[in-house]
Amino acid sequence: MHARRSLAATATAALLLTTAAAGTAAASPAPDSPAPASAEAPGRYLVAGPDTAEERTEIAATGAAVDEVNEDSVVVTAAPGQADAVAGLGHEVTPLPGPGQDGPGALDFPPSDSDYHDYAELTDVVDKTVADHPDIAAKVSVGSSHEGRDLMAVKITSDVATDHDRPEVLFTHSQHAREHLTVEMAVYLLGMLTDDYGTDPRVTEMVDTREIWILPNLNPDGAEHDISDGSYKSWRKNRQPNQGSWSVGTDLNRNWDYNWGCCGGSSSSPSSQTYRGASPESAPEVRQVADFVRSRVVGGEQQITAAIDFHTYGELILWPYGYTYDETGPGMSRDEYDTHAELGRLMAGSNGYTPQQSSDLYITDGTINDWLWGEQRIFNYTFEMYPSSHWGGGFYPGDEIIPRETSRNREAVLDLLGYADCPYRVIDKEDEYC
Ligand code: 0X9
Ligand code: CA
Ligand code: ZN
Repeated sequence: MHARRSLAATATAALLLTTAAAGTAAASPAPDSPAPASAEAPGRYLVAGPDTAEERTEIAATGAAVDEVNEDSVVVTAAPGQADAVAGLGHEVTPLPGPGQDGPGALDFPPSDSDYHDYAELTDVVDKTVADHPDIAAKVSVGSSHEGRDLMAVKITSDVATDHDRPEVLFTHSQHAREHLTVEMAVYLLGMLTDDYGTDPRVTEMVDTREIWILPNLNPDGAEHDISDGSYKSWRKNRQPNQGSWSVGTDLNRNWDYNWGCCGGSSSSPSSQTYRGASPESAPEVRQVADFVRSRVVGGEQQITAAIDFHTYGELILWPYGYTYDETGPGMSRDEYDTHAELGRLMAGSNGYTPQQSSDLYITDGTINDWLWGEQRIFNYTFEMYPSSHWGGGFYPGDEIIPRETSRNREAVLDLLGYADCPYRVIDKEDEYC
């Protein structure tokens, strides 16, 4: 067995504001209230009719999560009452078959999807990566989840124990529990940036000149819950109980502290799929990852210059803002918008995703994207990975697609890393800004 690197042994650990024990004995969750049987259980629905961002924002305002956007329809996850509300807007609402079941009693992915990594398997990958490549990869903790699981981060750069003056780049994965393919994206990046170091010239240059942070699972409690009894649960939120409600969980991607709850892009109701939480950063996962990002401000300067937050699904590259339909405005100049858009389009050129401003889909507020730009001035994107529609398996594509759909983003990630020293170069304004 490989040795587990102790936190104290890594120089980077000292930078972290929070340190959880490396061991991950999960504390027992808060006693689950006896929720009323599934009267409220969410289902998936095809909603025919909506063909504008405004109409989709109206649908999202019912508390349903818009999972897929098509020309004149959307797919939502919604409680029955929310589905009724959507129908009340004048759309045709049809239930979709639920995710496949592989029988009760399982504590892992169903056998047919065994190539997906559950939390224990992900931990093994991370530990093995840093054990096999101790000079370029280090494991650090940014805190722990509500149920006590370690929020792991891996730093990758040559001479990893030193805090270099190199542009830093952040990759976050699995804010949403059921988006398991994003964890596989992290596993792919861990392999690519370590195994190909010294052989692939682009990888080698990036590992030598950038400091790369991979946070492979921001929502481990939700992800484990989603696979906890052998039938996928379509779980999205974290597993934090809500006071005064039977409903569990906060939508992490509505809980970030920038224009939180401002604009009808999230819900104040704990039963909603897009519940924004009681206050900004009320979810421990969000607060501790935000603390980590803030800890990368050194000498008054945010070291992280670029980021991708991975989601599924839709095959999209999205850039901020999500809270407004406007391209520019307070905190987003024309050049800043154009840099986001040009780099987004460049990355889309290699993976074939559709590049667009986030609010072209529907209004969202309290997302990591808006916070990373609005508060931290980090150029950043949401990647919505495979598939493009529910016909390709929705949130649960079979594990055979993992190699193809993770390697599909190789060039895009290398492009982002390449521009991290001066994103404005993509609009030929390096001289003006860098
Ligand atoms: O709604 C979300 O949080 C994301 N879609 S998902 O189906 N994965 O839930 C989209 C977020 C896009 N919004 C911003 N980038 N602002
Ligand atoms: Ca640094
Ligand atoms: Zn998501």
